[in-house]
Amino acid sequence: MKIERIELREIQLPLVTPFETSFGQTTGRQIILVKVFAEGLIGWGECTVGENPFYNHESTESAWATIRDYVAPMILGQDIEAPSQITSLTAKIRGNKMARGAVETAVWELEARRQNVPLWKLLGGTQTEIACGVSIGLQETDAALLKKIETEVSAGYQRIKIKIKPGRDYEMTKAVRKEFPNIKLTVDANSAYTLNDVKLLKKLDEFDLLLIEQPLAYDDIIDHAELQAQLKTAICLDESILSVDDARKALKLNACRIINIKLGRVAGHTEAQKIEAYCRERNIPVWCGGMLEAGIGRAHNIAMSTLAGFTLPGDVSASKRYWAEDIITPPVEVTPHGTIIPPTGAGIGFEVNEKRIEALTVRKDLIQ
Ligand code: OSB
Ligand code: MG
Repeated sequence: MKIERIELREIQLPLVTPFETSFGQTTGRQIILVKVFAEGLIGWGECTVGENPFYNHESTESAWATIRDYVAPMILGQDIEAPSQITSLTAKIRGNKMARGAVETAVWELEARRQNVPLWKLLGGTQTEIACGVSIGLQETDAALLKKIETEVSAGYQRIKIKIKPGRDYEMTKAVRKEFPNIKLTVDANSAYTLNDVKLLKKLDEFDLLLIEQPLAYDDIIDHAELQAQLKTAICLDESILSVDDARKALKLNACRIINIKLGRVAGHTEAQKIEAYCRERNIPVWCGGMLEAGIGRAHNIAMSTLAGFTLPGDVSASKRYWAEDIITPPVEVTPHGTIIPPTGAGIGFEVNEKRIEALTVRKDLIQ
């Protein structure tokens, strides 16, 4: 097939509750949606980039320009036999993986619709029910955090992830563990610490955490290896893993024992599949990380999470935790035992609410 044109849109969508990490607070998202056209069919992708270059180097603004000026021109009119070719056609672009991933995932969706199969089956997924966790942002007080956790545990979520940062770590985690002795609990530092904090990070071993996510620098594996050697708790890398090569190097150095895969961070489904396979062959658990996605990104995350290696509950949770109204119908719903059943329809398997998207659109571009 040949991709004939690519429509870019930016939508603005307020979060139902602000989300705070060690690198800042988000009250609403500026999301780029990608619609690709070929042979009378369409495919949808969502760029997982943040508004600001604080999680990684990319931002909504940089991704918009990168897709328009580089990714789209590299693939328009090319003969494409498989969606994985998008990855190779755009491989010349250094970094900017969220920009590349937005288009790559859209082409996967289009291909799934063309073959009239669910995207998750096209990807090779085998799990017909996926385990869900939640990621809870930093709260004003420990009491507020405990209340949020209570709500999510009652809703059935199988794993609770809390955000930590210096000054909001040991005592807060201790309070959570005391109140919830039996939950699967993880902490995510989003790179807020250095090796000078080893003593504090070692103390987190007391709390029987499933993992500690990205404690050290966003681009590091060397210091993480040194830290992992001193911790009982498994380190899970998020920010540091951009490719299967990164995963290979991190595992070779024993920098982590678990990997979080985010579609955007690794440039799309093709690389995500490679990381999943690499880790599965080595018994390294992986799980799907979230980037506060709206429905299209969420649906792609669900599809990816059906791959066999995704054995730990992901950050894939219900639409209503984020949005008053999602951009897909039905919204993503979670069963009372904290799972999502992947949809049976073709492509992402959810209907895209184009009317709502049009109403939320703040800019649009058509590249052909
Ligand atoms: O580190 O996993 C992270 C959100 C934005 C940026 C980075 C991260 C997160 C989350 C949110 O933890 C996960 C979600 O989508 O619920
Ligand atoms: Mg993280």
